[in-house]
Amino acid sequence: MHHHTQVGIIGAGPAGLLLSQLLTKKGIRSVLLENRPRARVENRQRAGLLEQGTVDRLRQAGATDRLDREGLVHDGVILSFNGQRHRLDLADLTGGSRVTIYAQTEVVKDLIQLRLSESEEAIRFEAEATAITGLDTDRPTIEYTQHGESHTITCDFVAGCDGFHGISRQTIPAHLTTTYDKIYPYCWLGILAKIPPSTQELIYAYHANGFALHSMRSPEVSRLYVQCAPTDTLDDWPDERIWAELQLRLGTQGWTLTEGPIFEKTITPMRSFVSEPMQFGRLFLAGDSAHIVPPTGAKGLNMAVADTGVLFEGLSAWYDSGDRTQLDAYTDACMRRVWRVQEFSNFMTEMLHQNPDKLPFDAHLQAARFNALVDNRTASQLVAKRYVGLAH
Ligand code: RFL
Ligand code: PHB
Repeated sequence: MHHHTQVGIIGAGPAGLLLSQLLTKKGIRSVLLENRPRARVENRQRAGLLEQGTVDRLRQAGATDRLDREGLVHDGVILSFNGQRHRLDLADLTGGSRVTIYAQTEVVKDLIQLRLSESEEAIRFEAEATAITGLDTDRPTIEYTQHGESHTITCDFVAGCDGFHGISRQTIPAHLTTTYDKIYPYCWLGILAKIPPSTQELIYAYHANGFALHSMRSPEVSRLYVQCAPTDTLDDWPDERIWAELQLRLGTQGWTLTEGPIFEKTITPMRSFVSEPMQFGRLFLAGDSAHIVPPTGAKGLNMAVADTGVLFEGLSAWYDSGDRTQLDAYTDACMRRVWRVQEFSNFMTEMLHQNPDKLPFDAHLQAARFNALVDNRTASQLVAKRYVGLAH
């Protein structure tokens, strides 16, 4: 079957869903292709922390009804160094900014529901994009297969929102692309546990045994992470070992971590990745298809939303007045922020994890970095501003 639309969007993660919703509100037609079934997309456990700018974009898309009711607004965050805790008062240090805890699964569910309530055809699930052609013409084409049948869509523009493993990035000729890649020698084992959080605010912990993070999903569900080795499998981490390590790494005098039933466990590799440029002809990449950050700075979803905002503004300008200036400058408009966020995510990651290859000297540098951050209000302010998404 053949079809024409204005913007062909590949991937129904946060970037693709948000873009299609913003375009719809603006009266610009799009088709959204997603290779996974709806239930799979809605249940992928990932991010949990939204910057104010992200919440603002979701509000512009009309997708904050439930977020406003259920999101947990946090004024501060706790950093722990070998059991010594230090609170960054985000609201005070940033002049009033906060972060919101609201799971990516819920952002995605809300956007899917909004799109499908307007049209059952708005998202094609189990539709895998297999090729993008004609990017240097004004009628690019996406080929895709759905339920064993081949289809094509022609469009004015293609938005490559298909994540790190998608096809869009590969469509840009290799000789025009530069990629930067760094793989960290550790992973995160993440759990969801049916237990009220033992803390009001997130705790990021440096410990001799490795990093740990106490986050949350709701007043009833805790989200916790422990650093593990890249060679570890879930068999190496029975529940008792996870709780014992979390107790040790997050622990401080006079505080107890309450344990509860674990209902989900996954291991995530840690990587920094950037591909430049983020566009080619009429193709524009947004989110994880163009860049990956290690999750320590909580930036991946927020960057995907920020790219989507820039792309949406560029497409709006083009459809409003035929002006391509903003679209042409898309990569440049994103890149400075992308590298600043890469630097922040790398800084947080390397300050807080145990690198198995490090020298005793490096351990002192890590402590010095931590102390420089907590001892100095200006340094705390900068980290707080970057954490809430103000200083890009
Ligand atoms: P996604 O979410 O990967 O969506 C891409 C979509 O494209 C589909 N797809 C295709 N569809 C059609 N045809 C093809 N050929 C296709 N190929 C792929 C895929 O099925 C998928 O649905 O990318 P997007 O939209 O760019 O969003 C990026 C975010 O998902 C990601 O950056 C964050 O989850 C990263 N992240 C975090 N970010 C934060 O901002 N704050 C956090 O607290 C945070 N914590 C995390 C995280 C990521 C984690 N993992 C598992 C990587 C914690 C973890 C553990
Ligand atoms: C999460 O809640 O999943 C989360 C929070 C903060 C991070 C990473 C993940 O830095």
